Amino acid sequence: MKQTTACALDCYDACKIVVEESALRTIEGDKNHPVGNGALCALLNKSIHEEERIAKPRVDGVEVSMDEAMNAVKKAFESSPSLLWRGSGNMGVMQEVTNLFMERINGTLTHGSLCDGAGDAGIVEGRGVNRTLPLEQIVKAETVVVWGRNVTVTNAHMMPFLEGKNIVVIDPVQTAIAKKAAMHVQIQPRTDYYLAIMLSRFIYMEDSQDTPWLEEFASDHEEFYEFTQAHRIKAILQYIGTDLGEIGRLLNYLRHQKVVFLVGTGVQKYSTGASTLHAIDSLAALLGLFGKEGCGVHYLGNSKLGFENPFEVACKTVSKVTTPFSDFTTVLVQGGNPAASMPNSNRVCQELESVENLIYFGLYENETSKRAKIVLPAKNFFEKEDVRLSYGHQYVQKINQVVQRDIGISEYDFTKWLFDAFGFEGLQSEESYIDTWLKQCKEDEHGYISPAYEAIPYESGFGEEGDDEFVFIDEYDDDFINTKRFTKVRTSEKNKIEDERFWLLSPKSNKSLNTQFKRDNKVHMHPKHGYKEGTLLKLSSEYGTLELEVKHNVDLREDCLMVPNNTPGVNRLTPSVVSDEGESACYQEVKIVVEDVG
Ligand SMILES: Nc1nc2c(c(=O)[nH]1)N[C@H]1C(S)=C(S)[C@@H](COP(=O)(O)OP(=O)(O)OC[C@H]3O[C@@H](n4cnc5c(=O)[nH]c(N)nc54)[C@H](O)[C@@H]3O)O[C@H]1N2
Ligand SMILES: Nc1nc2c(c(=O)[nH]1)N[C@H]1C(S)=C(S)[C@@H](COP(=O)(O)OP(=O)(O)OC[C@H]3O[C@@H](n4cnc5c(=O)[nH]c(N)nc54)[C@H](O)[C@@H]3O)O[C@H]1N2
Ligand code: SF4
Ligand SMILES: [Mo]
Repeated sequence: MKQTTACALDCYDACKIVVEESALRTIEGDKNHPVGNGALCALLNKSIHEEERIAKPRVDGVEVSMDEAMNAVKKAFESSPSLLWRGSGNMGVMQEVTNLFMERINGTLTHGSLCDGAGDAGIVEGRGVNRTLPLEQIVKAETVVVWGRNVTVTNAHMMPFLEGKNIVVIDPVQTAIAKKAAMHVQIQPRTDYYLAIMLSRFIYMEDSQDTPWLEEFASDHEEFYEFTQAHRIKAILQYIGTDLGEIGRLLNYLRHQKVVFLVGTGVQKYSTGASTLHAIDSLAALLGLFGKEGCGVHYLGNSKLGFENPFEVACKTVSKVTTPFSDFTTVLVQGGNPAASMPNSNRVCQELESVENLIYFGLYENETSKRAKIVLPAKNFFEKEDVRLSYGHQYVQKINQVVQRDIGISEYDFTKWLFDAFGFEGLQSEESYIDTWLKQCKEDEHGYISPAYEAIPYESGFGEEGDDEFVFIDEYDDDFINTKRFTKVRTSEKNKIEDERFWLLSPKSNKSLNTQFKRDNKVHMHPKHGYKEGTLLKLSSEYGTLELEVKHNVDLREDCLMVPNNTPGVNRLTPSVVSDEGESACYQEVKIVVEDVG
C-alpha cells in the first residue's frame, strides 16, 4: 500500500514523499507534486536511513527507561530559571508544542535567528511583509539571477524551473550553476549591497526604471535616486571586484525583461545583511518587478504568514545568537546542535558546560548531546504526525506517521507527559492542533496551500493589507573604506588597499543537513597560495582557532577560504555578533589568518 508524507528537513524544497508499505523500504518523490519532480535527494534516499539513532535515554551517562528519563526531566524543570533553545532539525509545526509547557512554568524562549533573519528584516522594511514568490511565477521569468544561493545543493528541486532561462549568478564561488550560467559575477564577499546600489544607479542613468509602476507603488523613488547618487562609482566597482563592462553586460539581462532574483542566505551572513536584502528589493522595485507575472524576489519566505499559531506564547526571550545559557539552571535543547551550529562555539560550549541540567532532545549524538546531563531520544518525522509549511514555496503538507518504532518520544507526547506530571490542564489533543493548522489553509488541485498565498504577490500593493507603498532603502552606515575590521589599508603603497587575511565562507554541504549526517573536515583554498593538498593549516580569528587540511578548489576567489558549515569546529572561528537588524547570526563577519603547521 502506498502512503504519502513530506520531508521535514530544513530545506527550501519540502518534498512530498511516497512510501511503499510501512517499512520505508521504498521511498520516492511524488511525480504529481509541483515541487518534487519525482525525485528526492541523497539525504533522504540514503543518509537518513543509515545514520545511527540515539536509541535509549540517558541520565548522567547511564542508560535508563523513558519513564526514568522523563522523571529526571520533570525534576530538572522544578528548578528554575529554565530555557528552551529550539533548533531547526525538524521543520514540522508540532515542534513548537513544547512552548505551551514553557509558558506554564514561566520559562524562557529565544528570539532571533541563526539562519535568514537579517535578510527577512530587510525585506520587511521594504515590503512590509515577506511573502513567498510562487513557483509558477519563477517558471514564467526570462532571466533568473541566482544571488548567493547554491541551488544545486540546497534547493535542487528548483533546477527544473530554471530550464531555458538566462541564468546570471552572483557568488564569490564558481558554483555548479555558475559554471552553466550565461554570466557569473564572482563578487567579493559582503559587497552585494554595493552591487545592488550600483545597478540601481546605472538604471537611473540610462532611464530604464519603470516610472509608471513607481508612481503608483513607490513614490519615494526620487529620494532613492538621490541616495544612489551619493555612492561613488569607480571606488565601489573596484571594491566589489567588477568593472563597467561587467555591469553593462549584467544590465542587459535585467532591463525590460521578466526577472526573478533567487536570493539565498549567502548574501546576508553579515551585520549588514538586512540592508543587502533591502537594497536588492529596491533594485527590483526600480525595475518594476513586484506584482507582475514572471517577476519578483524569491528569498526564504515567512512560512507562518497568514496563520494563527496555537503555540504562540508570551514568554520572556533571550537572544538565539548570543544565548546566555549559564544564566539558567535548566536548558532544554530541542532539535538542534547549538554546541556546533551557533557562532563562537568556544563561548557556547563554555556556557553549556556550566548549565546544571542540560537536556538534549534529539535524534543523533553530536557536540551538544555529549555535554548533556539528560539525553532524550526523539522520534523522526517518519514516526509522528505533523504539518509541514515551507519557506521555499506555497504548498502545505500533512506529515503522516508511516512507520512505527519503539524508540524515542514525540514532542507532543513529551509535552503531554509534563502537563500530566505537573498537573497542568488545557492541553488539547494532537489531532486538534494538527487540524487547527490545516483548516486555516487554502486548497488547490495539489492540496493545501498557505493562507497567505497570492498568485502574484504585491499585485495590489505592500504591507499586510496590500494597500501600502514600497519603501526604498535610504541609509547605510557601513562605509567600506572605514571598515577597518575588513580592510587593512596600507597607505604607504599609493593608497593601495590590501589585506592578507581571508574571508571565511561557510556554506551548506550536499552530504549533510546542517550538522546532521556526514561531516566534512577540510579547508578549501585556491591552489595559487602554494599550500599543497593535505597541508595542515591553523586558521585563526579573534574568536578562536581550528586546524584543518587543505583541499584545493579553483572555484574560489583567491581572497576566500571555504569551510562548509557541517565541519566540526568551524564555528570556533565565527563571531557572536548580532546583525544590525533582524537579530541574526553573522557567520561571515570575520577574517581569517592562516599558518602552516605541517
Ligand atoms: N558557520 C556556519 N554555521 C551555521 C550556518 C552557516 O551557514 N555557517 N548555518 C546556520 C543555519 S542556516 C541554520 S538553520 C543552523 C541550524 O542549526 P541547528 O538548528 O542546530 O541544526 P542541526 O545542527 O542540524 O541540528 C539539528 C538536530 O535536530 C535533531 N532532530 C532532527 N529531527 C528532530 C525531531 O523531530 N525532534 C527532535 N527533538 N530533534 C530532531 C537532530 O538530532 C539534529 O542533531 O545552523 C547555522 N549554523
Ligand atoms: N544539502 C543541504 N541543503 C540545505 C541545507 C544543508 O545543510 N544541506 N541547509 C538548509 C538551510 S538551513 C538553509 S538556511 C538553506 C540555505 O541555502 P543557501 O541559501 O544556498 O545558503 P548557503 O549554502 O549557505 O550559501 C549560498 C551561497 O552563497 C554564497 N555566498 C557566500 N557569501 C556570499 C556573499 O557575500 N555574497 C554572495 N553573493 N554570495 C555569497 C556561497 O558561496 C554559496 O554558494 O539551505 C537548506 N538546504
Ligand atoms: S532534504 Fe530537501 S531535497 Fe531532500 S528530500 Fe528533503 S526536502 Fe527534498
Ligand atoms: Mo537555515
